[in-house]
Amino acid sequence: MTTPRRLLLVNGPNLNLLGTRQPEVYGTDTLSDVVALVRETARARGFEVRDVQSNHEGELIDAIHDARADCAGIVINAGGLTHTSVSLRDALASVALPVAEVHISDINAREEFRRFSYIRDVAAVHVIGEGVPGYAVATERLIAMLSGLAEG
Ligand code: CA2
Repeated sequence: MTTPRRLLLVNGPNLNLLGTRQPEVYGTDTLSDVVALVRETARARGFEVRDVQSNHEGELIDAIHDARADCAGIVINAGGLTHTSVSLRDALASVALPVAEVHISDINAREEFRRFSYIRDVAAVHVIGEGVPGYAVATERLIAMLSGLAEG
């Protein structure tokens, strides 16, 4: 079976509010800007993107399960679920697709409770604290990894 040239972009709780509050932490780009950036970055490398944002853990888990059928990898900013959700981590581990973890802010330089990530060790790529452009970096690194896997 050939590897699908499609990525799943997952944004977790509250990221629908991007660009509306806390610009000093998250910048002024909106979620639509994030999706457009990831789409364009992927398109330039021959990949398409399906995107999901939800404030509901189960919806994110369902989308991750569905990705198994037709996606080659997952770019995820799990929002606050990063620090709390064993179930989201289990979903990512169970689909066994390469995962890129993104955080807009530097979670290691904020409150203590943000330092732990349940996603960290099920992800192959980590881009932390590079702002919204970090999504493009994560997408590029994930696609580079996938291209390496396809060649090897
Ligand atoms: O830095 C990140 O990308 C985070 O994943 C964002 C999460 C936070 O819980 C993580 O610790 C780090 C929160 C997203 C909330 O986004 C908002 C954006 C603008 C206004 C209000 C919320």
